[in-house]
Amino acid sequence: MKTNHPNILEWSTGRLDFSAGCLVMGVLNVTPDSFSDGGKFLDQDKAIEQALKMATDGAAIIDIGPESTRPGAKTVPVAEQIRRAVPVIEALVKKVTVPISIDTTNYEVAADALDAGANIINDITALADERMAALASERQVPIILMHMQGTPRTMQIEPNYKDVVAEVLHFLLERAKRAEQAGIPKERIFIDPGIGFGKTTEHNLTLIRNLDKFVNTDYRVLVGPSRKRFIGRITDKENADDRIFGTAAAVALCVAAGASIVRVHDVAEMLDVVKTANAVAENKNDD
Ligand code: HH2
Repeated sequence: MKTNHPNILEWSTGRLDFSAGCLVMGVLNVTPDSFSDGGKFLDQDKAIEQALKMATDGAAIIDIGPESTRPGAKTVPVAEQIRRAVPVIEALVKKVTVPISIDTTNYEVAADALDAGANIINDITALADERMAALASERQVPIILMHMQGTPRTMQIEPNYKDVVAEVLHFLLERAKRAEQAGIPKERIFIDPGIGFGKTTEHNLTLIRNLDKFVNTDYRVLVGPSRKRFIGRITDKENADDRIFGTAAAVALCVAAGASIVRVHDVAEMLDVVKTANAVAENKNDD
């Protein structure tokens, strides 16, 4: 799939090269309670080791999350999020060259993470706090805007849409416009349909099936199906560790639809999936 975006996205503190197609973002949750890797990387040395492994395995971005957003998760105080994320970022920037994104909805956490050396903001509330847009604009960093219905506490109680694709797309385009109005250029804005965030299995499948509608906008698309519950439902796998092949199928289809970044836990495995899907889909831009 050809897109109109330039192959190289370069900003003051980072660079992403999309010339081979879709890139892999590796997930690093520095939390005790994330649905898949919760508790594994709360220890800073273990977190750094895992990030280095993901970079060696071929992750183009490392996404650091100091607050779980799994269904029902409680919010984590800002100071605690900073305490979890900042030392890991400070240590990592000395060791890896790939950009680091901070997965937070909180302005203070994002600002401190950028000060520590993070290069991208991943905001799963897509500017619920409007200061996020000003921050990304001032610091001239890319921002990921994700759709969620409700909050992590409530989102899976009764997700409800008349037309999930139209509604999610409308929301994201409106937020992306706001980001542009705050001074963030189009090429630094990524939109993400928010797989699993206030969505039933059918909603998630419909969004992935219609991903081309998101791809055919002015913005690059990021998707995060990795190990999520809808895969567990379909494959009858209760344990998130057993959802790797299901994830591979979802990732391949996202790549075929033209996603620019897939956010995954299993970097080595998904890099092979992405490379193969990129090759079949001729996902490159010869600009
Ligand atoms: N999914 C999760 C967290 N952050 N960010 C974006 N942009 N897109 C996603 O799909 C997305 C995200 C949830 O996964 P995970 O981080 O593994 O779990 P938890 O929220 O429990 O920490």
